[in-house]
Amino acid sequence: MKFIHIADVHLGAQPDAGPLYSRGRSRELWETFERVIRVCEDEQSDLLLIAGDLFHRQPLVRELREVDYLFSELTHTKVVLIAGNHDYVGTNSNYRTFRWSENVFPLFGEKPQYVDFPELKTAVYGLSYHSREISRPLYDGFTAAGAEPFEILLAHGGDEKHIPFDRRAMECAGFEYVALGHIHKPMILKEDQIIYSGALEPVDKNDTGPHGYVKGEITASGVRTQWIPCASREYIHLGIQISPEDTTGSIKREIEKQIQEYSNENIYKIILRGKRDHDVSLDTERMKGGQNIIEILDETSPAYDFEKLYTENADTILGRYIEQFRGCREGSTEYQALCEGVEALLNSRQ
Ligand SMILES: [Mn+2]
Repeated sequence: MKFIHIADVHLGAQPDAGPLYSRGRSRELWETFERVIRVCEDEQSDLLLIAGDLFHRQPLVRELREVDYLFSELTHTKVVLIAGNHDYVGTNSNYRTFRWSENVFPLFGEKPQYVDFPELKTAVYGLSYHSREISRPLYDGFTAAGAEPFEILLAHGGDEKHIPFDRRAMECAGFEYVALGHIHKPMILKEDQIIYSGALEPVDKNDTGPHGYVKGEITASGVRTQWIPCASREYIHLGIQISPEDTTGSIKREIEKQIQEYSNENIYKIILRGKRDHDVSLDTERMKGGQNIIEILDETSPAYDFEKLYTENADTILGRYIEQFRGCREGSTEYQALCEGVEALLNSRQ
């Protein structure tokens, strides 16, 4: 039995995007989803498992029709899906009334249910969110019923407000495979058994690293899985080390150089660290240039010679301020307070 496991596709989202891709980014979520459907068709996968949050919010009827059309084109693959906390089955949800193609099996009940595929010797279990949050541990104590030799659980959540679960209990619940969704970072909780595929495409600027899906096969001798990257872009957080010699121009050049190494296909958040000259003002907007940067965080601190400043100002408020911070460690909150206080006091003199 061959399956593909995806989660958190978030169709309909407007993901964080750099200036180069802001308009097309939303479309890319659809394109990548289509690509996975094509993989199912090419490989004649038996099941496509969707572990929640296929949509970013309550799906519109026309969005459901688009998705169902793609499913309906599959000549062999059957699709099983649950609703997550983003696309939960609300009172007016279109999930309640939509008529899916024959090869689509939604598990939209609030209580655990399963769909049986005798020809695949497989049963797939799951439940759906009917509200935005569920803090009860619904998966703890939920076990495979033994309906078929191969049993799979589709589950969504794992944090405090979204069905927290006990990993050990899940390991022993009798499922050959647990297809998890909700956490956007791909994660293996137990090799070949309990896996977060991760979001298909990164949606938020903090969804760093590669994204993709799980390809698996269950045979009499066990489960084998493989994680396959397929997102069109990655969010990359780039730390740039600054020294007092740097200027806005030189930092801009360094950013360009580093982005060239990682390619402008990706979307960047830049974090400036280190010491800048206390007399230089860094213009982060100008540093962006034409690069695909969402945000530049300036975490630098001005390079002051505190000893010299102290000696020259021993009997002023500036000197007394510096004295308060004697011996504090660079990088500590105290040190930051020292830098910012000194900067403010020096500015107030001008
Ligand atoms: Mn979720």
